[in-house]
Amino acid sequence: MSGPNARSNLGKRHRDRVVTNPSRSKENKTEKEKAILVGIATRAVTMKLAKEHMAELGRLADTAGAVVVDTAMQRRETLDPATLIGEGKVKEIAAMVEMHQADLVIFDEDLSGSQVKKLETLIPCKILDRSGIILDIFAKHARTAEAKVQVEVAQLEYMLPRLTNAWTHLSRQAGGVGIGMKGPGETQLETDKRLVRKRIADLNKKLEKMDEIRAAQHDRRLPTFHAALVGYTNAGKSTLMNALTKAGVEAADKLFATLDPTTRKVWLGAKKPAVVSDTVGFIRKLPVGLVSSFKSTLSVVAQATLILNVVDASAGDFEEQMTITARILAELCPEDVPRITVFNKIDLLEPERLEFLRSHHPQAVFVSAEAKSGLEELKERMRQHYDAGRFADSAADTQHAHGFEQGS
Ligand SMILES: Nc1nc2c(ncn2[C@@H]2O[C@H](COP(=O)(O)OP(=O)(O)OP(=O)(O)O)[C@@H](O)[C@H]2O)c(=O)[nH]1
Ligand SMILES: [Mg+2]
Repeated sequence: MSGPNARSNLGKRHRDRVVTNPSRSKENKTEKEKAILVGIATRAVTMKLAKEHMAELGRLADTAGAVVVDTAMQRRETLDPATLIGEGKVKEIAAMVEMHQADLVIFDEDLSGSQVKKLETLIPCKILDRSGIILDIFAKHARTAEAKVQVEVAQLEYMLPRLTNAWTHLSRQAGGVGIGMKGPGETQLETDKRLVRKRIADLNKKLEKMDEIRAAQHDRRLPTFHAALVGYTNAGKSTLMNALTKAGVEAADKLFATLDPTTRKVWLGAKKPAVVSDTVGFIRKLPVGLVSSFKSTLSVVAQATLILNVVDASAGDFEEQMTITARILAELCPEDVPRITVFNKIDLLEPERLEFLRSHHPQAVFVSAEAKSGLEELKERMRQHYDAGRFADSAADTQHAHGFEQGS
């Protein structure tokens, strides 16, 4: 059967895009791919904001295993339908690629299949966009079987509209297509698309099964009081989780360090057991497929009794990060679930800046997960929600909370 082979080829092709370059890796296996970043300021996105986005794109490229050798910014009123940036800028970038011997050009804006195709004829290297890089990172960081399947679905959904005749034939790669695999009058591209769609459908079925198993587990260990840490990637959710619960989860100065949720017990007071979950971070232009395929993993957010919205107070664009988080959160959980905004990394702020933030966000809690300051106030606020809810009555329900001690 060609199916499974086609599947692994599809996933592998995509996963390998950023981290390996066959011609280079032959010369020097440890050499990183050289990337040039392209950003666009528009009427909606100021140059200042576009630069923040570029800094973030640089971190994404770095996390994906590339080294940024140059950047190109452009201010445009309207995006060019064929190339986004217009002919002149394309030539400029092609020259930069020649000069640096770059391997890839990464656009901060999303590119359509035809735009990628056009750009690849004009610029002599691989062309990627932000979503493509994010998907590569997710693929690299996926550890559990479920995360791997979720990422593959998102990759295939991303790839589908970008499939062109230039792709080597998937079915042939898969070791020959059986009789009847190609419908009458179907072009190779149509066959490829059909294979991808079928693979997506199969994987979604697999995810549904995994979801059922999870739901059954959830029923057994329904938490007493469940707080979910959510927020922009690198905001410090895992560090805060560790500070609150001594969970020992990975916290790192890289984007998307966490993909799978971890849940641990925390005591909010004598006979006040609660559980806290750490979740995958959000980011601007998170590929749509990723949000939907991670929905089941993010069910810890949907089922939370309290949302702890962690914000990196030291980030220059923290307000935009809050807006993006709010938008994604709206897709994941009911509006009436109580929320606490937790401004983190206050150790990095000037005192005046901290005062300014406090006065503008009087309901928020201010902490430094790293310096372990403000944690008692945060716990006190969590305790207030606990006492206000129906949890006070079932406070002795430690059995359930114990079920989470080993993580989930
Ligand atoms: N200075 C300072 N750094 C912090 C603080 N909290 C977290 N960090 C650092 O910020 C970086 C990201 O922290 P994580 O806890 O991994 O962030 P996260 O939100 O879990 O990130 P993802 O899992 O990638 O979405 C790490 O280098 C942390 O050491 C803080 O209060 N102060
Ligand atoms: Mg994390």
